[in-house]
Amino acid sequence: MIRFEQTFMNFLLYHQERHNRTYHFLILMDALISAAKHIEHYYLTGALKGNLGLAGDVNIQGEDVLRMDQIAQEITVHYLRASGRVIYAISEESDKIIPINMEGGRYFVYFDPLDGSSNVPHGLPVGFLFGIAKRNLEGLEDGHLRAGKDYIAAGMFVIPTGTFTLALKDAGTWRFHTDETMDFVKPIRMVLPGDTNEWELSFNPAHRHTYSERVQNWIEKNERKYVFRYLGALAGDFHRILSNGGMFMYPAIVNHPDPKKNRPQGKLRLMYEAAVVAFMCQEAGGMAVDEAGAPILDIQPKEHHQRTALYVGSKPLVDDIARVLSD
Ligand code: FDP
Repeated sequence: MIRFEQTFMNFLLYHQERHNRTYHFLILMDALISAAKHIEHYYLTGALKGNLGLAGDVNIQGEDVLRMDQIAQEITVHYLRASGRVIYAISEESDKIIPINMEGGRYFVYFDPLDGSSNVPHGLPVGFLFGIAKRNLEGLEDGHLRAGKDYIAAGMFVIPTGTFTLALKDAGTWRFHTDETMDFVKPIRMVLPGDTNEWELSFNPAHRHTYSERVQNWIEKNERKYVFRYLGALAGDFHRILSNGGMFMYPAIVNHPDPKKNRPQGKLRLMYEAAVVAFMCQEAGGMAVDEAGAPILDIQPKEHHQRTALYVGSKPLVDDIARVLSD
């Protein structure tokens, strides 16, 4: 007997029907999955085809643009456009908001199509992260700068591992794997485990002495209780936290020996990185806070590429550091 697993589309179809929702969201998700598969193809063949290097440009954030950044951006915008369901998109790869379908679009999509750039030259895991909010369907269009708590879904593909994780508002966080036909199948509900023996801490230890004193003290006090892991790509590191529990953090850099390199606002981008993982974490029973110990999902963005510090993972750990941060 052949064993068939439930496909992602089948799972989503039931979900939409059960909640009396339209199929527009399915069409959007189909576009995002097509984009992710297409990016994965370029990534897998990237070393052979010479696509894992620099593109020769510098982006608005002053970072070198990779060839794969451009490819991933082009692919994603193509599929979002083809879906007809998106009004505006905001991308890490574009300094301006991207108008897509101003008449018929229903959704705002915030995305980073290739996150974790230090892994790219090695072909090691990177992330495609996205958050989705819905426009106001009656009356005037109501702005695209939404707080994470107003997202209707958020997810990530860890490329090229064939895993896809999606959180749906008030309906949990689900993980899918690719099967032999390259379909995402077998929904597994992700709930952060309570067993502290499995918990992991994840942060860049090279930055540790640049964190605030209170964060350094917290690390000193707690690090020996947990396993330490750091891949250097948010999606991959958060993927582990979702499975094993613990906490990923990218604190504010405030004590750098070269003050020009301080990042008091944090490094990660709010709309398409921090709020995305915070949303997935909340739906899996966890939480996320910023450098003031305030919930990431409550931050109202003032601009597209706003940065934030991030502490995300199991509630008891995030609660504990939030108390220290807000003291
Ligand atoms: P990167 O700059 O390599 O693209 O968003 C940026 C991000 O990667 C995250 O994916 C990752 O968690 C973090 O920054 C890595 O930064 P460090 O190299 O400072 O550790």
